[in-house]
Amino acid sequence: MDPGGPSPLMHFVVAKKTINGIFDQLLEYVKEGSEFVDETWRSADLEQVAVEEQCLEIQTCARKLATIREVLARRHMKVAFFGRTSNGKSTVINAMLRDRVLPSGIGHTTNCFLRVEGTDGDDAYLTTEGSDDRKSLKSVNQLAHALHMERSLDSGCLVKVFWPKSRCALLRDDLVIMDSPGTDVTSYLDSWIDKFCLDADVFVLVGNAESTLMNTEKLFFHKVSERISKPNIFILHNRWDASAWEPDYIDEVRKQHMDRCVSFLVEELRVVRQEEAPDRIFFVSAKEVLSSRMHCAQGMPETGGALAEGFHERLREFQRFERTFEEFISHSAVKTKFEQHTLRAWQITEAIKAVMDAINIASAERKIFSLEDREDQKDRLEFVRGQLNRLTENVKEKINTITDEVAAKVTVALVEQIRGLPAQVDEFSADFTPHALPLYKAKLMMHVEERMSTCLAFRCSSGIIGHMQSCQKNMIENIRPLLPPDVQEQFHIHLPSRKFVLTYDLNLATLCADFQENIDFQFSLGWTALVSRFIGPSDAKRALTAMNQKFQVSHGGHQYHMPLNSLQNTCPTALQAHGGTSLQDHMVFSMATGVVSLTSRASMTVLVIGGVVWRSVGWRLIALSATLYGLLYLYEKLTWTNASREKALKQQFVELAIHRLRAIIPFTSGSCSQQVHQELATTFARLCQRVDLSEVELEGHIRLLSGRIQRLENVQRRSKTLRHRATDLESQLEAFSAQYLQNQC
Ligand SMILES: Nc1nc2c(ncn2[C@@H]2O[C@H](COP(=O)(O)OP(=O)(O)OP(=O)(O)O)[C@@H](O)[C@H]2O)c(=O)[nH]1
Ligand SMILES: [Mg+2]
Repeated sequence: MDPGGPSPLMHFVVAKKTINGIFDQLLEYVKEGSEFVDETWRSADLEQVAVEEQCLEIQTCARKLATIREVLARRHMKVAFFGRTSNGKSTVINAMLRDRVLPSGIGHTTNCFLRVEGTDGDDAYLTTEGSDDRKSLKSVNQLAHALHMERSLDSGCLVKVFWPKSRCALLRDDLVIMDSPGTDVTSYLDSWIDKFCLDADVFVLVGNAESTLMNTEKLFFHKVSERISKPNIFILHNRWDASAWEPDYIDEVRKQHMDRCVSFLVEELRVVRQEEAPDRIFFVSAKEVLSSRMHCAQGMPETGGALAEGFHERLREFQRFERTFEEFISHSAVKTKFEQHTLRAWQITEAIKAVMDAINIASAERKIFSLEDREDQKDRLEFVRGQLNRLTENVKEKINTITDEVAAKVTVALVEQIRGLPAQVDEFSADFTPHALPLYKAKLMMHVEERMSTCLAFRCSSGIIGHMQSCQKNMIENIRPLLPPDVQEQFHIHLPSRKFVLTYDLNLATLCADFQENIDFQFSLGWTALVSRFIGPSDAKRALTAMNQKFQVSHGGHQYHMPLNSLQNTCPTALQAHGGTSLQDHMVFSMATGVVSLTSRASMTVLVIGGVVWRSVGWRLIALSATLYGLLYLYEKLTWTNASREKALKQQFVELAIHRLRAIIPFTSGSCSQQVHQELATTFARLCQRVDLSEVELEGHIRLLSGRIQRLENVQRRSKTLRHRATDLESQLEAFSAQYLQNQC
């Protein structure tokens, strides 16, 4: 090997570092990808964007990659030396290692397989098969002794020799060298191949320059090429220094060896082409090379020993062999050791890419569905809100219409009831005794109230309630489409939830609490009756009351003007019923009081007028009139019984009740329409509440969908990123393949 130039073995070392680096990234990547797929698969709300099979697939990829990574870390170049015993296999290895690492000597020296590899430590050691015990080695003699002492070792056993890299440059670059016992001393060639040769990158057949290739050597390589497709074989014709003693035949012998070896490689084994074969065949002297290199290492001249003619030529040939071998093994090992794994890594990235693509597509599809769903939900929400607003307006109008109708209906019914009030009062019969009048009046009022309420209910309630129910039904039918389908089904069950009863609340007892009957005897031609007949009963009463007061006041010697509001206080509801005292009423009232006042002042003149009448009609007519007047008075006085009193009371009550009831017509009808309004508004509010609830549900659903869309976008983004990373890694694999695997060797 030319110590000046970089070792061709570095090609393998750099390639191994590169592929290991790529696999490290791959492992990291697959781990990340596996976590992502697992996480995505377990996200229930993403609806199986990733499936379990993908998780398992990617986990399997991760496991395979981890195994390959471990294998790659242990990968090295392996060269195995074979040949007949004493051909100099161990000497060739020592010459390459530039030290006496392996024992060599005349006769059958190597009795088992010796695998030489570098160790980072300073001390050499060996391990035997089936044991990890390190046996220290100080010198080659010690190794020979150790091998000799180990009686259990046979030709099929393996001893590993760990030689410090610091002492041997060749072992620094992941090269493992396998020495073997002579192929002629064993009959276990098959088991050797299976055990030691299948992972060898290069086979070196060490021949003997003095003799041609033997059948045992050929047989071994035939068996190797049966097991391994196109094994890489170098043939060294060792001990070529012996030819120096026969210079006349050297070229002829060389040609003879060359032809036979080329024929063996090309025609028998068919492992190389004709033109490549000569480059695999070398004529060397390992013993000379080793000796000269050891001299150099000890600072002595390289030709220090007794060297035969043509040494430098043989040394160059050996160096050429080393260079060719190193270039060849590094390129070949890169191909055999890394090609399959590169391909496998490529397949894994392709598989992961497929998974990422599938996840990307699935999440894109789900996203589209979710977006459409969200749009639908938003439209629905908008529709529900718009419809509810419109419906609210309609319902308000409808309720107002119904309540107006109710008010009108109740008003009409009440007016009719008031009209029939005298008959209802007449119907009433109870024990009438002047001493128990309060009880009689209470019963009378109760009777009237009951009858009126019953009649009103009969006339109005069923119609109003029917109307209301149809309105409620209408509301439900309008609200139903605004609710979720599952709620729509059972919606009618919930509303309306209670039975509505319309109350009229006439409250007659309170209304007529101030009813004061006048059942004292009153002569029909008496002064009061005449005044009443002349100006009407109520004005007469007021006029007479005023006259009495004036009379009393004037008796006290004081002037007193009765205020108008005192009258209003006595009968506020009556006044209200009349819509306040009209101007006309006041005029009649003033006239009446004026007449009465005038009459009282002229009472003294009555006698004068009587005298005039006396003189004009005569006393008989006056006496007759007075008698008739007296008889009439007597008759009326005698017929003034309890029945007459009851009748008078009923009549007075009817008058008052009619007055008061008329006054409360607007209130009662308003109260009824208020009840209806209340009931319908409550129903609609409850319906609206349900719609509000469904709006809240819709909003929640929209939020949920937005969250899902966000997560799906993240999944999409991550799957794309991971896919790009897979592509990056593939590019690295491609670059590795282009640099190290294609067009090599
Ligand atoms: N003259 C000469 N002798 C050599 C050369 N190479 C090896 N020898 C000698 O040949 C003998 C056998 O060498 P080894 O290296 O032990 O041979 P081997 O093939 O390992 O033999 P086994 O281990 O018994 O199979 C030793 O005495 C070496 O010194 C060479 O190039 N020229
Ligand atoms: Mg040997």
